[in-house]
Amino acid sequence: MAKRPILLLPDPRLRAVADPVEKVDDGIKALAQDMLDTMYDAPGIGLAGPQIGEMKRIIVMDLSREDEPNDPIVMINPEITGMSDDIVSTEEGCLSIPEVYYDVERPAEISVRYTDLDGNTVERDATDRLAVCIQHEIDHLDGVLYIDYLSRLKRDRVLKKFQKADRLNKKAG
Ligand code: GNR
Ligand code: NI
Repeated sequence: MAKRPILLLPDPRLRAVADPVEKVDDGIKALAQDMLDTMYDAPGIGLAGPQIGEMKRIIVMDLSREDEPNDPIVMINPEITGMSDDIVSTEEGCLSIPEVYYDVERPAEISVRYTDLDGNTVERDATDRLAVCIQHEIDHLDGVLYIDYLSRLKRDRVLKKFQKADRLNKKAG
């Protein structure tokens, strides 16, 4: 069990594009486990590599309910291969932007292709919260945050709040 610190807005690593994973080796498996440990501890329903400063295209999720056994999902080099025309609006939050929640519109259903921890290529369709979460996490791999979909007024308000907290943090050391 290795929990890692989660980077917060406005850390520039959250705005960088992550690199493809070349090979699913023991290092990647250990990273996936650290990411799951960090996500469960937070707690959150998803986590992307860049959120712990690992600039690799890997995401982890668990959409199981509290009264259900854990159902960890690890996706390496995930790609959205299709999306529905119908759109859903869901309240989103982000572990890198704590205590902020806003409604975001996204395609309701997607198809995703990725490599799993055994190195196999997997294609699956996703709906509901899983579809939203996959899109939120893949955005992280491209330096995109859900606040980017808000009006400029709302986004700037969030940015300002976290820039100020960051300044105070640095001053305090
Ligand atoms: O824990 C999380 N909850 C959440 C809720 C609605 C839509 C997306 C998410 S993902 C988030 C964890 C996170 O920041 N992942 O990057
Ligand atoms: Ni997030």
